[in-house]
Amino acid sequence: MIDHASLAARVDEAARTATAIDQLSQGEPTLTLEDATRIQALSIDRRLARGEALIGLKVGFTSRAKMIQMGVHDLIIGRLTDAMGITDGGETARRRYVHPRAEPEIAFRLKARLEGRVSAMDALAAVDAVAPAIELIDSRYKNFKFSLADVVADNSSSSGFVIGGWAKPSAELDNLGMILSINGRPREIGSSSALLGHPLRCLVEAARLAADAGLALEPGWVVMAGAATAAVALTPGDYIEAQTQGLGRAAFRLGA
Ligand code: OOG
Ligand code: MG
Repeated sequence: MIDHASLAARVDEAARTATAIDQLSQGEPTLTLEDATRIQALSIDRRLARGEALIGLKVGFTSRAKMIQMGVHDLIIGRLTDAMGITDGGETARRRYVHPRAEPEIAFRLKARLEGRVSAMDALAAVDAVAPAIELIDSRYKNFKFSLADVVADNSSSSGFVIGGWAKPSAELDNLGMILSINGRPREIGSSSALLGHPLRCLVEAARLAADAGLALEPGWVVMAGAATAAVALTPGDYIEAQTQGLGRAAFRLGA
């Protein structure tokens, strides 16, 4: 029998103390995606018990660039809490992470509930605003290596997020150029159409995957659509900026 609560405590402690651990599947070779989904929920319950608030979800592996970089080919979700937020233009400390990476994303803010199977039109109607965003991912596993179940149990590597200025939603969200720059030098260049062909499809998938985990996307929530490019490893002092054509930019500095 897999002890979900104790595995949730293990990934939660690893995240809280920025300590690398072995993949859960090494000790539990039968770990399934269902187990991992349960472990993720329990690990976030521990954060909520410490006073953090659940403010949304992120979807992962919505682009081929990410699937190829990480060797995982299924869509996943992770939970976002208020404590993971980094102020646009602000700073977060390197010591809070095991091996931080940044990736350029698009964020949606919802004004209506999305639950289960929804259409792209339903998703668009539920969007209050969109923004350029950066996700700071950090696997708690040694060498940033994991199986699908491992990464889901580890809250899908969610660690931090930066959101630029919110703008009114428009259906013209596909084919927007996206650039991730580090210290003013472009490091990854992509397009919003890398995100399942259209970032709104990521919202549709988020609603479906959330329902599998017993959740609905709630009004006021933020949903991150996933990285359009591969993620870039960060070094203390780095200034990270993501720019999305027509939406603007989001940025932060990684402190010591
Ligand atoms: C898992 C998270 C994937 C994305 O945007 O595709 C993700 C990882 O790469 O560690 O956040
Ligand atoms: Mg991401």
